[in-house]
Amino acid sequence: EANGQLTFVGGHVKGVAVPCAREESEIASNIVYHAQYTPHFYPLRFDLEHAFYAAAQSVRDYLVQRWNSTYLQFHKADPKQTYYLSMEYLQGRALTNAIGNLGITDGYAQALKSFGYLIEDIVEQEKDAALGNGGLGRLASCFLDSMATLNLPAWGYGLRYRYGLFKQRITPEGQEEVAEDWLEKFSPWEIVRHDIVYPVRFFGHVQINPDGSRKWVGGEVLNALAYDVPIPGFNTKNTISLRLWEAKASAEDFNLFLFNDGKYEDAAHFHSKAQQICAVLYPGDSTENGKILRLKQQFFLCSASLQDIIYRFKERRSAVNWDNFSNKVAVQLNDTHPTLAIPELMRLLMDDEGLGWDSAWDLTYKTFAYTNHTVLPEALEKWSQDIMRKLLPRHFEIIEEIDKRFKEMVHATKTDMAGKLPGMQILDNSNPQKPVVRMANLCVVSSHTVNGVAQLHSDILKAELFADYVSIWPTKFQNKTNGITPRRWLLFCNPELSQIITKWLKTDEWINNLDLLSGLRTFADNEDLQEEWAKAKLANKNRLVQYVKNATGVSIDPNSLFDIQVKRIHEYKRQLLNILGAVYRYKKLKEMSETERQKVTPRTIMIGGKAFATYTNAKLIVKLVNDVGAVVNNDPETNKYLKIVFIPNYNVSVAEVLIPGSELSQHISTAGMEASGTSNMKFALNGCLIIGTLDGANVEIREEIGEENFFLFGAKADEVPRLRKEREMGMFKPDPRFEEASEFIKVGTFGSYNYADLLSSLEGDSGYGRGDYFLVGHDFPSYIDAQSRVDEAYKDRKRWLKMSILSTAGSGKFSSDRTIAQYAKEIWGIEECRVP
Ligand code: 4GP
Repeated sequence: EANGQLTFVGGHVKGVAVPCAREESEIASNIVYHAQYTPHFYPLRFDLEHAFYAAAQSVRDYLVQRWNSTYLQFHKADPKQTYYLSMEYLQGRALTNAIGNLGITDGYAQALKSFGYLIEDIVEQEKDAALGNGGLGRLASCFLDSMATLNLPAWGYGLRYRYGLFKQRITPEGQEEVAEDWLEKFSPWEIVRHDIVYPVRFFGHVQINPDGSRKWVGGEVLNALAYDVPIPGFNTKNTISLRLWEAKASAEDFNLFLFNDGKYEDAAHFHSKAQQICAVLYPGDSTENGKILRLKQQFFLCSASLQDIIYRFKERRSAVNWDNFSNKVAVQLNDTHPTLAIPELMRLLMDDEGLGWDSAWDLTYKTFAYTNHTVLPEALEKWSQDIMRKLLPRHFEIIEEIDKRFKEMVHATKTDMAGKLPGMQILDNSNPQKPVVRMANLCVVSSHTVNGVAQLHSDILKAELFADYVSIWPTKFQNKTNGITPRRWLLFCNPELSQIITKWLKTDEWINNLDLLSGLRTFADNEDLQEEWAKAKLANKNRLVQYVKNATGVSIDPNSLFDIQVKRIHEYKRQLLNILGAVYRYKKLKEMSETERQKVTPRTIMIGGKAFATYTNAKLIVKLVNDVGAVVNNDPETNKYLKIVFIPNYNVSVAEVLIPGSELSQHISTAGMEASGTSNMKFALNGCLIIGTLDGANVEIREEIGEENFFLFGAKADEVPRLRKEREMGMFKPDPRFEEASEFIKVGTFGSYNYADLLSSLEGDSGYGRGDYFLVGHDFPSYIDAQSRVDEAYKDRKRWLKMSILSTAGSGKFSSDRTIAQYAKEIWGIEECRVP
């Protein structure tokens, strides 16, 4: 109203802050308070977007209160604490999760309703925080949720990228990347920590002091400023931090003289350098500049985080005894991206704190643990020694020394392994033109524990990638099978199914103890449960139908089998196998009479995922799926029986709609190549059946839910090397069905684009090795057979529902609470520290 009072549909609500309100009217009052007193919009306006921000800011008050108490609790109790270092966090949206974890969802729904808004519409206003790429980043976010829920003294460190993972647009040419502006307005969840700022240096040189000690000086110095994102646990007061660093230049670095001289760019030179560091996630690294920028990003995260960890260690005690450091600090390296934390801790301990090499090394070794997430050779980071020496001269010296001492140790105590040193050493000079630092080797040599992310992957690490190290350190290697948070990935994204589960288990304790889901097994045959289960699935499918219509314009039939494959697009994940199978299905439908077609199980195949901007074949796969869809979906003869939809811009929020509505999902990587996979766990948890290979966590999922409930096909990991060899030697004879499908594409059925190059990766040479490195041709016939078994199973509704219930019932193991409890006990040595 003109007097500045907000008037809402529900009547006048006074904007008064009521700390930690739970009553609907008090919550409404808090929302109004923020609309009036912390406004970001014209105060007389209260549209959906404004309502979202005001609601989110009011939720933040609860979080801040708990976050303060948690900090205080950790400070007082001074427990051993874990710091999770990751270049990626795929947080997604936070509002639903926050009010759900705080137990105030109903209050918020009612309060917003009193203003005429539906909470479902309000949460849609939030942008996804996509500070990650794929599985590794989403895993980090699930882990934070579990650390908070288990009341563990643990924090995450990352970078505050200005633009997260790109937004994917689909055009007739295929994928187009657009910058994703998650901070366009502002993020209501961050707390800017003006009190937490550390200098981070690049370039410069090493100065040798008269006493022989060394100091890194000169070069460029930028500041790292902390932004804390509070992460609430479920059903607990504990609320931990995800601390994201932003790079800043200081006012002194702004050259007023140049500016007044009209040289604006030169004047702000340092400021623009600072901006580059956190501008984007994974900037292109084909140029030297790109490589330097990536290394700068990595070091920036490591240096700021380590300085902060040391600061906190000192802050919590009056007298510093360094011997205690590794009893108080555990650092987990999420893949090799934060490896520079190792030489950075050595540098800080030796050059700043005055420790000798042996003490510094002893503490460093006891502090770090490393998780490997992939065996793909291109993902195993190798940095040019020249670049490293230039950007980080002191760290390069330290790495050289670690390498030298490692080799001396092997020569002195493991003589039988000396011959293996060329593969194990950290510095690889085998190509004198391009000497490199092998980051994974640095991690293995310097960490007390190394783990893989599913049993098969951990076995492969021990038997292949890190086999030589196992002879040196037989107990260093562990497995920690990944997990997912059951809050986001069942309770909040699938409330219909969650209510049914609670009703039949007669408790909601499964939310904190997912193993209890096994109690559903007893009822898998129960017709009442099956009917309720089917009804929930249909409701979720209908929601998905609407989503697909809005996002793509394609109408899909809720009575068809919803078959989904969503993940990053990569040749090893074999979206190409999926689409070739779909093309084969289409061709067969075309050849049938209408009477024959009527006997076929109708399918809707949905494929989604982003291709890395410079990965040509992955982008071609995106285009192919879209081209095939355009023809198939518009074919009046068959489109009652088959639709193929590319879901654009796959991200966490999209997954939250797709997964509950799925009935079959595809996890079909070449065996031995998918370290774990985590979407397989999300689908299974939501009662979706899996068609898959014996790869990554599929192996354990199949064990847990029962092999009769899993559609298995394809070569096994231990057969792959032999099959590749045979394929290379031209001994492979393709199945006629495979040739039929690829021929159908080649003749131009799906438009004028010539896919010969893409398809030749299945025949002739490819970047990975000679001919069909990913064994699409080899696995095609068994894939088609498995798909026929799916069609048959779906016709038997009772059987399908039972399998679906058993999938959920068998998913208890895949809670990230279980994974994190194992890390806490078996790697970090930390214990619960609960806010009273
Ligand atoms: C991914 C792996 O590809 C996936 O199998 C695994 O589930 C996930 O990590 C979490 O452990 N790796 C990456 C990466 O995302 O960038 O290497």
